Amino acid sequence: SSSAASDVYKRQFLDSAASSQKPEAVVGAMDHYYHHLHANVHRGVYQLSQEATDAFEKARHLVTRFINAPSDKEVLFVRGTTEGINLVASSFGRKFFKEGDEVIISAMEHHSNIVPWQLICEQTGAKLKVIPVSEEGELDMEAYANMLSEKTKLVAVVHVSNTLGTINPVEQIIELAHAQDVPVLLDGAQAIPHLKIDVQALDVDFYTFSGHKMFGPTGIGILYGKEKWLNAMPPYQGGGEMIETVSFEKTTFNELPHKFEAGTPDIAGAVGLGAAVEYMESLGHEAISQHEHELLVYGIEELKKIEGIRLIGTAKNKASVISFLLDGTHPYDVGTILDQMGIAVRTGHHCTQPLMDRLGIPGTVRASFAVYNTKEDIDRLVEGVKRAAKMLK
Ligand code: 7TS
Repeated sequence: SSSAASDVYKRQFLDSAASSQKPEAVVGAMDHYYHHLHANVHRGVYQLSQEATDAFEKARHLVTRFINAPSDKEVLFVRGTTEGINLVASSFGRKFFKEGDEVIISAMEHHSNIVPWQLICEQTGAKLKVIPVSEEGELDMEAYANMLSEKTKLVAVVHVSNTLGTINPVEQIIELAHAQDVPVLLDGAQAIPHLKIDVQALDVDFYTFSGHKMFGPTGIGILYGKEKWLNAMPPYQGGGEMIETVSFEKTTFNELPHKFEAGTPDIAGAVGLGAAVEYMESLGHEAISQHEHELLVYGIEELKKIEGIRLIGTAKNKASVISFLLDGTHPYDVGTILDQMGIAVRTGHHCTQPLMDRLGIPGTVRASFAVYNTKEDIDRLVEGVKRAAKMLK
Protein backbone atom coordinates (compact mmCIF):
# COMPACT_ATOMS: atom_id res chain seq x y z
CA SER A 1 0.00 0.00 0.00
CA SER A 2 1.42 3.35 -1.03
CA SER A 3 -0.12 5.09 1.99
CA ALA A 4 1.71 2.80 4.42
CA ALA A 5 4.01 4.35 6.99
CA SER A 6 5.97 1.16 7.52
CA ASP A 7 8.22 -0.87 5.23
CA VAL A 8 6.92 -3.96 7.05
CA TYR A 9 4.29 -4.11 4.31
CA LYS A 10 6.99 -5.29 1.93
CA ARG A 11 7.03 -8.56 3.81
CA GLN A 12 4.21 -10.95 4.48
CA PHE A 13 2.84 -9.49 7.71
CA LEU A 14 0.17 -11.93 8.87
CA ASP A 15 -0.04 -10.99 12.55
CA SER A 16 -2.48 -8.10 12.52
CA ALA A 17 -4.60 -9.74 15.23
CA ALA A 18 -1.70 -9.06 17.60
CA SER A 19 -1.24 -5.51 16.33
CA SER A 20 -1.85 -3.89 12.97
CA GLN A 21 0.59 -1.84 10.92
CA LYS A 22 -0.02 1.90 10.68
CA PRO A 23 -1.08 3.96 7.69
CA GLU A 24 0.79 7.18 6.93
CA ALA A 25 -2.29 9.18 7.98
CA VAL A 26 -1.99 7.94 11.58
CA VAL A 27 1.75 8.48 11.93
CA GLY A 28 1.39 11.86 10.21
CA ALA A 29 -1.40 13.03 12.53
CA MET A 30 0.67 12.19 15.61
CA ASP A 31 3.73 13.84 14.12
CA HIS A 32 1.71 16.98 13.37
CA TYR A 33 0.29 17.01 16.88
CA TYR A 34 3.73 16.88 18.52
CA HIS A 35 5.20 19.44 16.13
CA HIS A 36 2.43 22.01 16.31
CA LEU A 37 -0.23 21.39 18.94
CA HIS A 38 1.18 19.84 22.08
CA ALA A 39 0.34 21.14 25.54
CA ASN A 40 -1.52 19.55 28.42
CA VAL A 41 -5.27 19.29 27.97
CA HIS A 42 -8.23 20.67 29.94
CA ARG A 43 -6.19 23.13 31.99
CA GLY A 44 -4.39 26.02 30.33
CA VAL A 45 -6.14 29.29 29.58
CA TYR A 46 -3.59 29.82 26.84
CA GLN A 47 -4.34 29.11 23.21
CA LEU A 48 -2.03 26.12 22.72
CA SER A 49 -3.62 24.20 25.57
CA GLN A 50 -7.00 24.93 24.07
CA GLU A 51 -5.82 23.65 20.69
CA ALA A 52 -4.50 20.45 22.25
CA THR A 53 -7.80 20.01 24.11
CA ASP A 54 -9.71 20.53 20.88
CA ALA A 55 -7.60 17.90 19.08
CA PHE A 56 -8.09 15.44 21.96
CA GLU A 57 -11.85 15.99 22.18
CA LYS A 58 -12.22 15.93 18.40
CA ALA A 59 -10.65 12.46 18.44
CA ARG A 60 -13.15 11.36 21.08
CA HIS A 61 -15.98 12.66 18.98
CA LEU A 62 -14.73 10.78 15.92
CA VAL A 63 -14.85 7.57 17.96
CA THR A 64 -18.33 8.41 19.29
CA ARG A 65 -19.58 8.70 15.74
CA PHE A 66 -17.60 5.63 14.57
CA ILE A 67 -19.32 3.32 17.09
CA ASN A 68 -22.59 5.31 17.05
CA ALA A 69 -22.46 6.04 20.78
CA PRO A 70 -25.21 8.39 21.99
CA SER A 71 -22.74 10.92 23.42
CA ASP A 72 -19.07 11.74 24.02
CA LYS A 73 -19.72 11.34 27.76
CA GLU A 74 -19.96 7.59 27.29
CA VAL A 75 -16.71 7.21 25.36
CA LEU A 76 -13.74 6.88 27.72
CA PHE A 77 -10.12 6.90 26.70
CA VAL A 78 -8.23 4.01 28.26
CA ARG A 79 -4.90 2.32 27.49
CA GLY A 80 -6.53 -0.50 25.58
CA THR A 81 -8.91 -3.43 25.84
CA THR A 82 -7.11 -4.78 28.89
CA GLU A 83 -7.57 -1.54 30.81
CA GLY A 84 -11.17 -1.20 29.63
CA ILE A 85 -12.05 -4.60 31.08
CA ASN A 86 -10.08 -3.97 34.27
CA LEU A 87 -11.90 -0.67 34.73
CA VAL A 88 -15.32 -2.33 34.54
CA ALA A 89 -14.29 -5.34 36.65
CA SER A 90 -12.83 -3.15 39.33
CA SER A 91 -15.38 -0.34 39.43
CA PHE A 92 -18.62 -2.13 38.46
CA GLY A 93 -17.56 -5.23 40.38
CA ARG A 94 -16.76 -3.35 43.58
CA LYS A 95 -20.12 -1.62 43.45
CA PHE A 96 -22.42 -4.44 42.35
CA PHE A 97 -20.89 -7.90 43.07
CA LYS A 98 -21.42 -9.72 46.34
CA GLU A 99 -21.04 -13.22 47.81
CA GLY A 100 -22.93 -15.77 45.71
CA ASP A 101 -23.34 -13.56 42.62
CA GLU A 102 -22.23 -14.86 39.24
CA VAL A 103 -20.34 -13.47 36.27
CA ILE A 104 -20.64 -15.27 32.93
CA ILE A 105 -17.68 -15.41 30.54
CA SER A 106 -16.86 -18.00 27.83
CA ALA A 107 -14.25 -20.68 27.24
CA MET A 108 -12.79 -18.73 24.30
CA GLU A 109 -11.83 -15.57 26.20
CA HIS A 110 -8.47 -13.86 25.97
CA HIS A 111 -6.74 -13.85 29.37
CA SER A 112 -7.59 -10.17 29.69
CA ASN A 113 -11.30 -11.09 29.83
CA ILE A 114 -10.68 -13.83 32.41
CA VAL A 115 -8.15 -12.64 34.97
CA PRO A 116 -9.76 -9.26 35.87
CA TRP A 117 -12.98 -11.15 36.70
CA GLN A 118 -11.09 -13.72 38.75
CA LEU A 119 -9.47 -10.91 40.73
CA ILE A 120 -12.76 -9.13 41.51
CA CYS A 121 -14.54 -12.43 42.24
CA GLU A 122 -11.87 -13.23 44.79
CA GLN A 123 -12.46 -9.87 46.48
CA THR A 124 -16.25 -9.97 46.44
CA GLY A 125 -17.13 -13.67 46.74
CA ALA A 126 -18.79 -13.73 43.31
CA LYS A 127 -18.26 -16.77 41.06
CA LEU A 128 -17.31 -17.22 37.41
CA LYS A 129 -19.48 -19.31 35.10
CA VAL A 130 -18.03 -20.34 31.75
CA ILE A 131 -20.03 -20.85 28.52
CA PRO A 132 -18.68 -24.02 26.85
CA VAL A 133 -17.22 -23.99 23.33
CA SER A 134 -17.72 -26.72 20.69
CA GLU A 135 -14.95 -28.50 18.76
CA GLU A 136 -15.65 -26.16 15.83
CA GLY A 137 -15.18 -23.14 18.06
CA GLU A 138 -18.75 -21.97 18.61
CA LEU A 139 -20.42 -21.02 21.87
CA ASP A 140 -22.98 -23.40 23.33
CA MET A 141 -25.90 -20.98 23.36
CA GLU A 142 -28.26 -23.42 25.05
CA ALA A 143 -25.86 -23.82 27.96
CA TYR A 144 -25.55 -20.03 28.10
CA ALA A 145 -29.33 -19.53 28.24
CA ASN A 146 -29.53 -22.01 31.11
CA MET A 147 -26.68 -20.30 32.95
CA LEU A 148 -28.44 -16.94 33.24
CA SER A 149 -30.28 -16.52 36.53
CA GLU A 150 -31.13 -13.95 39.16
CA LYS A 151 -27.60 -14.54 40.50
CA THR A 152 -26.02 -13.26 37.26
CA LYS A 153 -24.63 -9.74 37.64
CA LEU A 154 -22.78 -9.41 34.34
CA VAL A 155 -22.02 -11.24 31.10
CA ALA A 156 -18.58 -10.53 29.59
CA VAL A 157 -17.76 -12.20 26.26
CA VAL A 158 -15.51 -11.73 23.30
CA HIS A 159 -17.14 -10.42 20.10
CA VAL A 160 -14.59 -12.03 17.74
CA SER A 161 -12.17 -14.70 19.00
CA ASN A 162 -8.49 -13.80 18.51
CA THR A 163 -7.50 -17.47 18.30
CA LEU A 164 -10.31 -18.96 16.20
CA GLY A 165 -11.78 -15.98 14.38
CA THR A 166 -15.29 -16.98 15.49
CA ILE A 167 -17.79 -14.11 15.30
CA ASN A 168 -20.05 -14.72 18.27
CA PRO A 169 -23.83 -14.20 18.09
CA VAL A 170 -23.62 -11.12 20.30
CA GLU A 171 -27.11 -9.81 19.44
CA GLN A 172 -28.58 -13.02 20.84
CA ILE A 173 -26.22 -12.99 23.83
CA ILE A 174 -27.33 -9.47 24.71
CA GLU A 175 -31.01 -10.17 24.14
CA LEU A 176 -30.99 -13.19 26.45
CA ALA A 177 -29.10 -11.30 29.16
CA HIS A 178 -31.30 -8.22 28.95
CA ALA A 179 -34.42 -10.39 29.24
CA GLN A 180 -33.16 -11.01 32.79
CA ASP A 181 -31.93 -7.43 33.36
CA VAL A 182 -28.29 -8.51 33.17
CA PRO A 183 -25.81 -6.06 31.57
CA VAL A 184 -23.32 -7.22 28.93
CA LEU A 185 -19.71 -6.25 28.25
CA LEU A 186 -18.24 -7.12 24.87
CA ASP A 187 -14.50 -7.46 24.29
CA GLY A 188 -14.30 -5.85 20.87
CA ALA A 189 -10.51 -6.04 20.42
CA GLN A 190 -10.75 -8.28 17.33
CA ALA A 191 -14.10 -7.04 16.07
CA ILE A 192 -13.31 -3.36 15.69
CA PRO A 193 -10.77 -3.73 12.82
CA HIS A 194 -13.21 -5.80 10.76
CA LEU A 195 -16.87 -5.16 11.59
CA LYS A 196 -19.10 -2.10 11.73
CA ILE A 197 -19.88 -1.58 15.40
CA ASP A 198 -23.05 0.22 16.42
CA VAL A 199 -23.32 0.21 20.20
CA GLN A 200 -26.89 1.54 20.13
CA ALA A 201 -28.13 -1.06 17.65
CA LEU A 202 -26.44 -3.73 19.78
CA ASP A 203 -27.85 -2.13 22.94
CA VAL A 204 -24.61 -3.30 24.59
CA ASP A 205 -23.80 -1.97 28.08
CA PHE A 206 -20.00 -1.87 27.74
CA TYR A 207 -17.85 -2.19 24.61
CA THR A 208 -14.07 -2.00 24.72
CA PHE A 209 -11.26 -2.13 22.16
CA SER A 210 -7.62 -1.21 21.49
CA GLY A 211 -6.43 1.47 19.08
CA HIS A 212 -3.37 -0.51 17.98
CA LYS A 213 -5.40 -3.35 16.44
CA MET A 214 -7.38 -0.91 14.26
CA PHE A 215 -4.41 0.87 12.62
CA GLY A 216 -4.00 3.33 15.50
CA PRO A 217 -1.12 3.68 17.97
CA THR A 218 -0.38 1.54 21.01
CA GLY A 219 -1.23 2.85 24.47
CA ILE A 220 -4.72 4.10 23.63
CA GLY A 221 -8.10 2.39 23.51
CA ILE A 222 -11.75 2.95 24.21
CA LEU A 223 -14.28 1.87 26.78
CA TYR A 224 -17.83 2.70 25.80
CA GLY A 225 -20.29 2.44 28.69
CA LYS A 226 -23.95 3.36 29.03
CA GLU A 227 -24.30 6.59 30.97
CA LYS A 228 -26.57 5.03 33.59
CA TRP A 229 -23.84 2.52 34.52
CA LEU A 230 -20.93 4.96 34.36
CA ASN A 231 -22.82 7.36 36.63
CA ALA A 232 -23.55 4.59 39.11
CA MET A 233 -19.96 3.31 39.18
CA PRO A 234 -17.23 4.65 41.50
CA PRO A 235 -14.05 6.13 39.94
CA TYR A 236 -11.42 3.59 38.86
CA GLN A 237 -8.33 5.70 39.58
CA GLY A 238 -7.96 8.91 41.54
CA GLY A 239 -5.89 11.93 40.57
CA GLY A 240 -6.00 15.08 38.53
CA GLU A 241 -8.60 15.60 35.81
CA MET A 242 -11.19 13.27 37.41
CA ILE A 243 -12.11 15.61 40.30
CA GLU A 244 -14.46 18.55 40.67
CA THR A 245 -13.21 19.80 44.07
CA VAL A 246 -10.70 18.28 46.46
CA SER A 247 -10.41 18.85 50.18
CA PHE A 248 -9.19 16.60 52.95
CA GLU A 249 -12.75 16.33 54.22
CA LYS A 250 -14.47 15.48 50.97
CA THR A 251 -13.60 15.21 47.29
CA THR A 252 -16.23 15.42 44.58
CA PHE A 253 -15.80 13.96 41.13
CA ASN A 254 -15.82 15.46 37.67
CA GLU A 255 -18.59 14.67 35.22
CA LEU A 256 -18.37 12.01 32.50
CA PRO A 257 -16.19 11.12 30.71
CA HIS A 258 -13.53 12.85 32.85
CA LYS A 259 -14.53 11.03 36.05
CA PHE A 260 -12.80 7.94 34.61
CA GLU A 261 -9.78 9.69 33.10
CA ALA A 262 -7.40 10.41 35.98
CA GLY A 263 -4.09 12.05 35.10
CA THR A 264 -2.65 13.42 31.87
CA PRO A 265 -4.00 11.23 29.07
CA ASP A 266 -2.23 9.89 25.99
CA ILE A 267 -3.13 12.95 23.93
CA ALA A 268 -1.04 12.06 20.87
CA GLY A 269 -2.40 8.52 21.06
CA ALA A 270 -5.95 9.83 21.00
CA VAL A 271 -5.13 12.00 17.99
CA GLY A 272 -3.64 8.94 16.25
CA LEU A 273 -6.73 6.91 17.05
CA GLY A 274 -8.92 9.65 15.60
CA ALA A 275 -6.86 9.48 12.39
CA ALA A 276 -7.25 5.68 12.36
CA VAL A 277 -11.03 6.10 12.57
CA GLU A 278 -10.94 8.48 9.62
CA TYR A 279 -8.71 6.02 7.71
CA MET A 280 -11.19 3.19 8.25
CA GLU A 281 -14.11 5.41 7.34
CA SER A 282 -12.38 6.47 4.14
CA LEU A 283 -12.05 2.80 3.13
CA GLY A 284 -15.58 1.93 4.24
CA HIS A 285 -16.63 -1.10 6.26
CA GLU A 286 -18.20 -2.84 3.33
CA ALA A 287 -14.99 -2.74 1.30
CA ILE A 288 -12.93 -3.84 4.32
CA SER A 289 -15.22 -6.80 5.05
CA GLN A 290 -15.42 -7.89 1.46
CA HIS A 291 -11.67 -7.80 0.89
CA GLU A 292 -10.90 -9.64 4.11
CA HIS A 293 -13.60 -12.22 3.50
CA GLU A 294 -12.12 -13.00 0.09
CA LEU A 295 -8.70 -13.50 1.68
CA LEU A 296 -10.19 -15.72 4.39
CA VAL A 297 -12.09 -17.94 1.96
CA TYR A 298 -9.08 -18.18 -0.38
CA GLY A 299 -6.68 -18.89 2.48
CA ILE A 300 -8.83 -21.65 3.97
CA GLU A 301 -9.32 -23.23 0.54
CA GLU A 302 -5.61 -23.26 -0.27
CA LEU A 303 -4.37 -24.34 3.15
CA LYS A 304 -6.89 -27.19 3.27
CA LYS A 305 -5.17 -28.74 0.26
CA ILE A 306 -1.96 -29.28 2.24
CA GLU A 307 -1.60 -32.81 3.52
CA GLY A 308 -1.62 -33.13 7.30
CA ILE A 309 -3.04 -29.70 8.00
CA ARG A 310 -5.72 -29.31 10.64
CA LEU A 311 -7.64 -26.05 10.82
CA ILE A 312 -8.51 -24.97 14.36
CA GLY A 313 -11.71 -22.95 14.52
CA THR A 314 -14.17 -23.77 11.77
CA ALA A 315 -17.17 -21.75 12.94
CA LYS A 316 -19.70 -20.82 10.27
CA ASN A 317 -19.30 -17.13 11.01
CA LYS A 318 -15.61 -16.15 10.98
CA ALA A 319 -13.41 -13.07 10.71
CA SER A 320 -9.84 -12.74 9.42
CA VAL A 321 -8.05 -15.42 11.43
CA ILE A 322 -6.79 -18.82 10.32
CA SER A 323 -5.35 -21.02 13.07
CA PHE A 324 -3.89 -24.39 12.19
CA LEU A 325 -1.69 -27.29 13.16
CA LEU A 326 0.50 -29.40 10.93
CA ASP A 327 0.55 -33.12 11.77
CA GLY A 328 3.72 -34.25 13.51
CA THR A 329 5.13 -30.74 13.88
CA HIS A 330 5.23 -28.11 16.62
CA PRO A 331 3.66 -24.69 15.91
CA TYR A 332 6.88 -22.98 17.00
CA ASP A 333 8.95 -24.84 14.38
CA VAL A 334 6.47 -24.01 11.63
CA GLY A 335 6.52 -20.35 12.73
CA THR A 336 10.32 -20.30 12.66
CA ILE A 337 10.50 -21.66 9.11
CA LEU A 338 7.88 -19.14 7.98
CA ASP A 339 9.86 -16.35 9.64
CA GLN A 340 12.96 -17.35 7.69
CA MET A 341 10.91 -16.79 4.55
CA GLY A 342 9.86 -13.34 5.73
CA ILE A 343 6.35 -14.41 6.73
CA ALA A 344 5.21 -13.18 10.14
CA VAL A 345 2.66 -15.35 11.95
CA ARG A 346 2.03 -15.86 15.63
CA THR A 347 2.44 -19.24 17.29
CA GLY A 348 1.45 -20.48 20.74
CA HIS A 349 -1.63 -20.21 22.93
CA HIS A 350 -2.48 -16.61 21.91
CA CYS A 351 -3.32 -15.70 25.53
CA THR A 352 -6.19 -18.20 25.47
CA GLN A 353 -4.80 -21.08 27.52
CA PRO A 354 -8.19 -22.34 28.76
CA LEU A 355 -9.34 -22.58 25.13
CA MET A 356 -6.22 -24.59 24.23
CA ASP A 357 -6.98 -26.91 27.17
CA ARG A 358 -10.56 -27.27 25.98
CA LEU A 359 -9.41 -28.23 22.47
CA GLY A 360 -6.63 -30.43 23.83
CA ILE A 361 -3.84 -28.71 21.89
CA PRO A 362 -0.70 -26.88 23.05
CA GLY A 363 -1.18 -23.95 20.69
CA THR A 364 -1.61 -23.15 17.02
CA VAL A 365 0.04 -21.35 14.15
CA ARG A 366 -2.10 -18.29 13.53
CA ALA A 367 -2.22 -16.20 10.37
CA SER A 368 -4.39 -13.11 10.69
CA PHE A 369 -5.16 -10.53 8.04
CA ALA A 370 -6.03 -6.90 7.77
CA VAL A 371 -7.24 -4.76 4.96
CA TYR A 372 -3.72 -4.22 3.54
CA ASN A 373 -3.03 -7.93 3.00
CA THR A 374 -3.23 -9.46 -0.47
CA LYS A 375 -3.75 -12.79 -2.18
CA GLU A 376 -0.01 -12.86 -2.76
CA ASP A 377 0.49 -12.88 1.01
CA ILE A 378 -1.71 -15.96 1.19
CA ASP A 379 0.16 -17.63 -1.65
CA ARG A 380 3.46 -17.04 0.15
CA LEU A 381 1.97 -18.44 3.36
CA VAL A 382 0.76 -21.58 1.60
CA GLU A 383 4.19 -22.01 -0.04
CA GLY A 384 5.81 -21.57 3.39
CA VAL A 385 3.57 -24.09 5.10
CA LYS A 386 4.28 -26.60 2.33
CA ARG A 387 8.01 -26.09 2.80
CA ALA A 388 7.65 -26.47 6.58
CA ALA A 389 5.70 -29.69 6.07
CA LYS A 390 8.45 -31.09 3.87
CA MET A 391 11.30 -30.02 6.18
CA LEU A 392 9.76 -31.06 9.48
CA LYS A 393 8.23 -34.43 8.63
N1 7TS B 1 -9.05 -9.29 23.92
C1 7TS B 1 -8.81 -9.88 22.74
C2 7TS B 1 -9.89 -10.66 22.06
C3 7TS B 1 -7.54 -9.76 22.17
O1 7TS B 1 -7.29 -10.36 21.01
C4 7TS B 1 -6.54 -9.02 22.84
C5 7TS B 1 -5.13 -8.95 22.30
C6 7TS B 1 -6.87 -8.40 24.03
C7 7TS B 1 -8.13 -8.55 24.54
C8 7TS B 1 -5.91 -7.53 24.76
O2 7TS B 1 -5.67 -6.36 24.06
P1 7TS B 1 -4.60 -5.28 24.56
O3 7TS B 1 -4.48 -4.32 23.44
O4 7TS B 1 -5.15 -4.67 25.79
O5 7TS B 1 -3.34 -6.06 24.81
N2 7TS B 1 -4.76 -10.04 21.49
C9 7TS B 1 -3.54 -10.38 21.06
C10 7TS B 1 -3.32 -11.43 20.17
O6 7TS B 1 -4.18 -12.15 19.70
N3 7TS B 1 -2.00 -11.53 19.94
O7 7TS B 1 -1.38 -10.57 20.63
C11 7TS B 1 -2.32 -9.85 21.32
